[in-house]
Amino acid sequence: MNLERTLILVKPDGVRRNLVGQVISRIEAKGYAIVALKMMHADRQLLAAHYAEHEGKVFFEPLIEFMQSGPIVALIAEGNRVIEGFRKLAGTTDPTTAEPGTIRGDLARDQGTKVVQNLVHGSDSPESAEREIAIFFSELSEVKGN
Ligand code: DAT
Ligand code: MG
Repeated sequence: MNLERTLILVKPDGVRRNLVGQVISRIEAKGYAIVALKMMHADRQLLAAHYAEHEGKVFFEPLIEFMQSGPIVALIAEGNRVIEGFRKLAGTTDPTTAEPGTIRGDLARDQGTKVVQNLVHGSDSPESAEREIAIFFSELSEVKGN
């Protein structure tokens, strides 16, 4: 067994386009368990921490702005090899060339914006998953007082 948890986000474009259900359906249909789920508005500080690896890149500011442009849905999915499995379900970063059959390949395309709008985020490694889950679901790791 290689039981893992991954952080998945339905980005503002996915919420605006009413695709939350379709994304969740694909995760569930694949057989992964959703163990936490919330709709939220991410602030700049949280997003800068989440996307720290991209600081300084030309798309960093557009990315942070886009991710604040509306509500997002954050969830934790669990399953054997779910990190790799969800990245496969999501498809590659560029939605124009993402394989048909994937979330990005079926449901997203290049809109000509400074940042690629590709509907979903999924953690890319166990280390990223642990870090990102702590950022988005800090309430789960906080030590409860009394
Ligand atoms: P992924 O989301 O597939 O893990 P990433 O971590 O490299 O991709 O980048 C984070 C997001 O930033 C990505 O979902 C869309 C945007 N992005 C990445 N590379 C880009 C580029 N070259 N131009 C515009 N936006 C980009
Ligand atoms: Mg990434």
